[in-house]
Amino acid sequence: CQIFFSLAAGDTINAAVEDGSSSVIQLLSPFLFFGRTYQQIYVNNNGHLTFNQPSSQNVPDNFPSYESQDIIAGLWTNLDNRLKGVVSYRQYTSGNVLTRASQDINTHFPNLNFNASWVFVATWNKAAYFNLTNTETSFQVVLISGRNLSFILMNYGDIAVTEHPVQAGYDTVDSTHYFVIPGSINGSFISKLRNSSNVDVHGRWVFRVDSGPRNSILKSLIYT
Ligand SMILES: *[C@@H]1O[C@H](CO)[C@@H](O)[C@H](O)[C@H]1NC(C)=O
Ligand SMILES: *[C@@H]1O[C@H](CO)[C@@H](O)[C@H](O)[C@H]1NC(C)=O
Ligand SMILES: *[C@@H]1O[C@H](CO)[C@@H](O)[C@H](O)[C@H]1NC(C)=O
Ligand SMILES: *[C@@H]1O[C@H](CO)[C@@H](O)[C@H](O)[C@H]1NC(C)=O
Ligand SMILES: [Ca+2]
Repeated sequence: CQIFFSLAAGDTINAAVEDGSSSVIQLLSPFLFFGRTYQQIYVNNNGHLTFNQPSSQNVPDNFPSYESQDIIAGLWTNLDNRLKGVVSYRQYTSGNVLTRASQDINTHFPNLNFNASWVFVATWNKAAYFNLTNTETSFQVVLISGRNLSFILMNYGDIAVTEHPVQAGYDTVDSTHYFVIPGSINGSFISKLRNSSNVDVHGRWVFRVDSGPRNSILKSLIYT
């Protein structure tokens, strides 16, 4: 899938544990998220990222949830990597992935002259939903930072439909900032993520998440 950043080679793989998470991941560069600076993160098997503690929650919050933690939800739902699929992550501080991330951000935000110094890629590759062995869902959450700027980028591949509750987007402490990707709250329609975008690239959603101007810009929205 062309929008995806490199898959698997060199990634650290989460254990195949229902509702499990990675161990704490120490970030090689601090990540600024709406005014909070994080040095660590967790990749949760149920499709979301948390910073202060792992999350085993398999029914997503509805954003805005007015809770006390920052959450980035690639596709927060009851996934089960015991049945099928691989949840993995990797961080980069040099090489092609940084070049690619810089190019992508400069394409999506043409006036920033951005130069990525750190990229974190979390991938849910062909993961099944809980109790639904024959489903396969693939997506990525990419965190990108450089100087005082930070971005999140979501890439959606084939997303199976599901009756499990679903949610994609992000939500901050007390919901001072949040975003729900349109169409991501009903599993019956979740396959459409693959063809939706806020940057004119099917399957990709990009958000600036530092303390700078928010996500108002960006190009035409695609909801098919
Ligand atoms: C981006 O930063 C790296 C060092 O982090 C530097 O080597 C490179 O020349 C910079 N690229 C641009 C286009 O400024
Ligand atoms: C999702 O949409 C379907 C079809 O319109 C509807 O029957 C179902 O109740 C919706 N589910 C939720 C959780 O809203
Ligand atoms: C996405 O768009 C492609 C064509 O661009 C189409 O073949 C495919 O059926 C669409 N998928 C969904 C889930 O709408
Ligand atoms: C980031 O730093 C540049 C100078 O290096 C400054 O002009 C800009 O205002 C800063 N942006 C934010 C969001 O702090
Ligand atoms: Ca699960």
